[in-house]
Amino acid sequence: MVTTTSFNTTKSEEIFTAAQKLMPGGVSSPVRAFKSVGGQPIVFDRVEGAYAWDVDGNKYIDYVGTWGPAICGHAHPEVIKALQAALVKGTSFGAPCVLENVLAEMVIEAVPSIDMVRFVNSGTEACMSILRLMRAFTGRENIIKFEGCYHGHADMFLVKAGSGVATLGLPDSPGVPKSTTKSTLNAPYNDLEAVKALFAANPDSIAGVILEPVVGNSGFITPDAGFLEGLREITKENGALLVFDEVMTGFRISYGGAQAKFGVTPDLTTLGKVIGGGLPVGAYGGRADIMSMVAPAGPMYQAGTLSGNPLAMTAGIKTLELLKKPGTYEQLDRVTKKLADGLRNIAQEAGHDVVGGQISAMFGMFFANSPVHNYDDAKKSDLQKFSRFHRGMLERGIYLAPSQFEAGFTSLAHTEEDIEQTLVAAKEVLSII
Ligand code: KE4
Repeated sequence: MVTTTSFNTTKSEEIFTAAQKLMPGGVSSPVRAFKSVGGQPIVFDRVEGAYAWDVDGNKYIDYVGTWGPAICGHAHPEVIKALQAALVKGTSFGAPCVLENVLAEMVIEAVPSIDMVRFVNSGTEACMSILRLMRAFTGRENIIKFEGCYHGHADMFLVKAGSGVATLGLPDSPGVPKSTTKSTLNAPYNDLEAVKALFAANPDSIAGVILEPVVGNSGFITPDAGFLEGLREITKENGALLVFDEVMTGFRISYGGAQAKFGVTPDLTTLGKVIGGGLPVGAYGGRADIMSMVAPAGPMYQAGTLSGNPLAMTAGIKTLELLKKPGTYEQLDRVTKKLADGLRNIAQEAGHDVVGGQISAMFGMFFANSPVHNYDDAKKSDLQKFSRFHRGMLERGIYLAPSQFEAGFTSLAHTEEDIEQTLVAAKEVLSII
């Protein structure tokens, strides 16, 4: 029986109080501040496998996995060992390194749309670069994104964005000039008619459509049947590019990402998180004729001091080697399905309206009585109940993403026993919230 012993978070509170005097909101990224779920954030001391320990010694089963990179489990011994060997050769060269070739070949071999790839240091960098490339290649300025999707914090994407922007309920961020966002057109996710209407209203001026092929930043939302295929057709018909932002789904939904899973190949793809194995890496890639525009091969400029550094390349290479092993995604799917189905069944038995699901190692649940197809639906779910659920699970040693507008992540380190323990905790919490 999982019971809430005296859940002592004294040290977390002391450290977080001090942090708020040093850093805005006391965090290096807004969603970590627990603003939408309330209560004090937990200050981590160390992570290993499926687990995290906080500075007060509490242990958690971690379903955030540093927002995706820890898909093999935190601090995987083989990744750590490879990093130790790389470390003694230096942390960054600022010059070509064979490890970039190795990771590039692995990404190109795995991801259907990618003929060539450029490494950067974050998903945000990857998305802002791919936007410039879409415009450079087509000579058009407008882009279509979807309400509730998040493509990093570059100005032109901060329009009805998901993740932390949605979590904090921010209007379009101050400091972003209207002149920048006037070219960013928004449509509801899963709404092909709205996309067609935008193309009709903006003939020959839309460079492309960018989306999360499985949404994680409005909470977990899957593409309706035919949605991805429809976007592929519409963009082709209009001479526009289709871009999958697979920063979250890449190497998580399958080894070839969502595009391999759903059999829809975009023109360009962004990656991040998993391909860095926990170190800062982002990437963008796609058709050779498009990528050949990127400097110094072509005129479209993009650069980065630490891009392709040997440490991050090493962590990425080892992570993808581990993921490439046979049976990986069957295991991830089996464990995550047991968790997601278990949570929904327990919630329904306790009388709650819930919807949700999982694909491979990504899952989500909304307290709602009808399916969630887009961000508007997600916003109608019971956010207060989600907050109570989050806190109750936290007190029982289960660390869920501190926002309804995020997805949950499992890893190869999560065992059947971890899932069982999580479901026991959920049974208690869902009977009292
Ligand atoms: P980063 O700049 O945070 O590495 O990546 C931006 C990004 C781009 N595209 C997608 C689909 C993403 O999910 C992200 C970042 N995801 C969030 C979590 N939803 C990162 C966590 C955070 O902001 O602290």
